[in-house]
Amino acid sequence: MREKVKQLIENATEFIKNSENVAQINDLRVKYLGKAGEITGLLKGMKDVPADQRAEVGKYVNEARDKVTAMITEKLAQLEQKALEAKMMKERIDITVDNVDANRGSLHPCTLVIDEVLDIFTNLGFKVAQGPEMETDMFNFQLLNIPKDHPSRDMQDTFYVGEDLLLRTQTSAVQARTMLNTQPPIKLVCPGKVYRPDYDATHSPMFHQIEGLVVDKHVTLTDLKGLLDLFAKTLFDSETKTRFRPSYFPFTEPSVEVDVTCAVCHGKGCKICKGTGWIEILGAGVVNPKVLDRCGIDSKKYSGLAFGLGVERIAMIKYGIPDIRILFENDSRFLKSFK
Ligand code: FA5
Repeated sequence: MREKVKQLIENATEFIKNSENVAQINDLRVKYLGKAGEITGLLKGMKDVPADQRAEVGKYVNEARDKVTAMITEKLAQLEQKALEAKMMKERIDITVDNVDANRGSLHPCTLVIDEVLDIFTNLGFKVAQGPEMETDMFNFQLLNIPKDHPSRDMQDTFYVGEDLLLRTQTSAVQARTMLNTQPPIKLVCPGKVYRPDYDATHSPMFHQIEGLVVDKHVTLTDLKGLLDLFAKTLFDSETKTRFRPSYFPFTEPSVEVDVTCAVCHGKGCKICKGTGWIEILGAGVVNPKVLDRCGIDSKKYSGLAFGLGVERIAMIKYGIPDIRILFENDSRFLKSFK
């Protein structure tokens, strides 16, 4: 019996030593220690060993079981460690390799324009303010001197959500919100999405505007001209000229529309500027005193200037984009060109 157990341990040692993977080790565990395993069989057969030898035989059969169990456990740990090392080698990342094919994202041209415009004005001491996209009739129209049923409402077609609730048509709504809560001096820019039921090559149902507002003592049309001329020269280039044309907005008096010399042909006339050499970029004016008073600012003491530009319009001029709809198709080939 002793010889048989000795032989069993030698065989098991050899098999375990030579096993190459976890599956083989598990097979050996079944072969020796499983329900019908060889060592289990010896333990079961102890009842047939003569009583005077049982203690001694029992001792070395138990020793054989402990030894084989220890060898299997140790080999299993070795194999698992080896497998882990191999996996780590295979998945090793060389962080020094320049991954030129990486599909990196890029900022949308509208985001680039918004960032640039806000940069220009914050460098001039303007604060950034925001308001809700779903607005009340009061802030979008009435406080801005556009009463209900007034013909000037036709200037901005509107998506109504309820009787007094709408998707804001202009970021000018943030002007009214701010003036109601703040006393001058006020110097702010308000970027955001606005909505109108328009759809063609230069008009989109959702687009972005940036509103500008300055309220202080002695603010005049001359300040507006100087500010917007500096803005245009910084945004496009120092050769850019501005032109102020009389216009009408109920919330400014006088009102102007501001054109810049075409960034593509520099005023010579091309397809983008329809041969005129000029492109309109925004609406502006001196804040109507009625609006100041309605928003709780004394129009005898203070005056203001305001302007509102279309972000998509600026992006189209800056990047030579012929159709506004291209900006919303999200074709990744187009977007990647702004990296
Ligand atoms: C306004 O919205 C005024 N609130 C601007 C303003 C602010 C005037 C403060 C005076 C004082 P207007 O409707 O012109 O004005 O729109 C301003 C700009 O938004 C336009 O110059 C144009 O660039 C852009 N815009 C207007 N409608 C659309 C549209 N459907 N799609 C894309 N851009 C548009």
